[in-house]
Amino acid sequence: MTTTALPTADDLQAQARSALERCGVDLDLLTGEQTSHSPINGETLANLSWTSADEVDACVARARDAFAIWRDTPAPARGALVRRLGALLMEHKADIATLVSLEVGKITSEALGEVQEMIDVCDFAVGLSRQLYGRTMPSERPGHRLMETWHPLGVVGVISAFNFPVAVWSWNTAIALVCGDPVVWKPSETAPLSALACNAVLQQAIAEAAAPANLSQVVIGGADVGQRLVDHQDVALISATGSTRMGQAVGQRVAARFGRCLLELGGNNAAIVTPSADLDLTVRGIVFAAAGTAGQRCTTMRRVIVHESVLDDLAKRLTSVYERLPIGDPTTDGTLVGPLIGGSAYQAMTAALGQAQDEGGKVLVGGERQLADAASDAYYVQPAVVQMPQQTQIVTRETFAPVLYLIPYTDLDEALSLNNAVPQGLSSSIFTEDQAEAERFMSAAGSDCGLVNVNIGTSGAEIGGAFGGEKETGGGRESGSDAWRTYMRRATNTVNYSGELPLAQGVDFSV
Ligand code: UN1
Repeated sequence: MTTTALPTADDLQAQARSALERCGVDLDLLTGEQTSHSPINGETLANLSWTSADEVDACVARARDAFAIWRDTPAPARGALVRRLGALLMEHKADIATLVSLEVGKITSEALGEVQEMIDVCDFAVGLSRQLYGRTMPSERPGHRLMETWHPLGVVGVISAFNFPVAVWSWNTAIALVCGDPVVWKPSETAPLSALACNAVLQQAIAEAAAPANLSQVVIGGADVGQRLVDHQDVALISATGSTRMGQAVGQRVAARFGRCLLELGGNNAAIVTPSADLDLTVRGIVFAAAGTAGQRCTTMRRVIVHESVLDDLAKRLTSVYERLPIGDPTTDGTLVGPLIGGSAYQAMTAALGQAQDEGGKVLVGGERQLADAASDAYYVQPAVVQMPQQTQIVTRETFAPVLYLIPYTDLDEALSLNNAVPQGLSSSIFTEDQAEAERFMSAAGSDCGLVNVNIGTSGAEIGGAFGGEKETGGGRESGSDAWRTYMRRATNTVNYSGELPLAQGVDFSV
């Protein structure tokens, strides 16, 4: 099922301009040599000029000046700024969601959800601003106190990807700001307008709070701009979201200068479907996780490891739901699958489906391009389900498109090892009514991922938990729980109030 007409370039450009204007972006910025496109119709959305790599140095210098002021501002006062940011994001929720839809093709409900995720992390960060707890430990020496203190870290460089063009910035920025750190943001070059809108909204909150304007800066540009940020000695933490290849390069460069890195890279997320699973719920969970966001979340479900006794039933049910998925203009009511980000995603999907078939797979549904007549530079596809004889090579790779592989298993140990037998380690699920199976999946010998779910899909995590994964996913944790610690430095303090000088470990050094 597809919609037939797509909006015109004039229509999308007008929507973008009015959303930007309401968010406080200076429309004079919309001129320059760089053209950005909307995946909705493949046509020009805006022109902009990019930041040069040399300008990054000046941004980082300004951020360092802001840091000197912000680190001395009490954490609860820093929280008040983030509270205002959350309130302003609420006011501009629809505008920012519109920009996200126009720039990356998310359906309205998911785009609004992304902005809600930003508001949620602001709430979390405000509470955190009174809870940046350090521990006290018993000292082995009489009359001594041993404790730790958490201090602001320094300038944080955020590099974000197209698929969560604003939420990932907020996870980093809301937490960084309460932790006392300024942020320099390099958004995806695909989503500069959403970034300008977020920055304008934060600038309003900063101005109202009389906080330093350079707590938040955006550098729009290509790989050279990102690299300058990554290599900059004065950027204390680089938080980068994107491909494993990008993360490998960034991780090595930051390590070479002893900087700190937080990496959120690829996922190849699986669900195990056991014989006891409630298949109605399972199908709903799988379809949202696999076809939602047109398969372009890092948490997208890409593999279903299904017990052979339920394979046929599950395959039939999935095929019939996939055949009915409403594909088309993401801003139209009722659409569930918007466009891919561009032609290379479509080519990657086609290549993966070809390789899967070479490796013995059978495409049960999907893979066809849609709406090519309506817009030859927009890439809409029918999400695909492929039944594989086993977990072949293509299945172990992340293809950033809606391709779901079904792989049969016979016993749970085998399913667990299939779950873990990929290089990535972000998210995972089990669908089961058997508590022992669920517990084994969550145990030390179970899923090796950072996110391990029971009876829900792999995507759509809340901000309260720490978000991230292991192995090629990069090991970083963002958002909730104690992820804030990455944005601060720890000092261990030993205070002697005894009037004597006993040495630790009983060392005698009397002179
Ligand atoms: C991503 O795809 O980069 O859990 C992040 C989820 C979202 C975040 C995804 N909360 O699917």
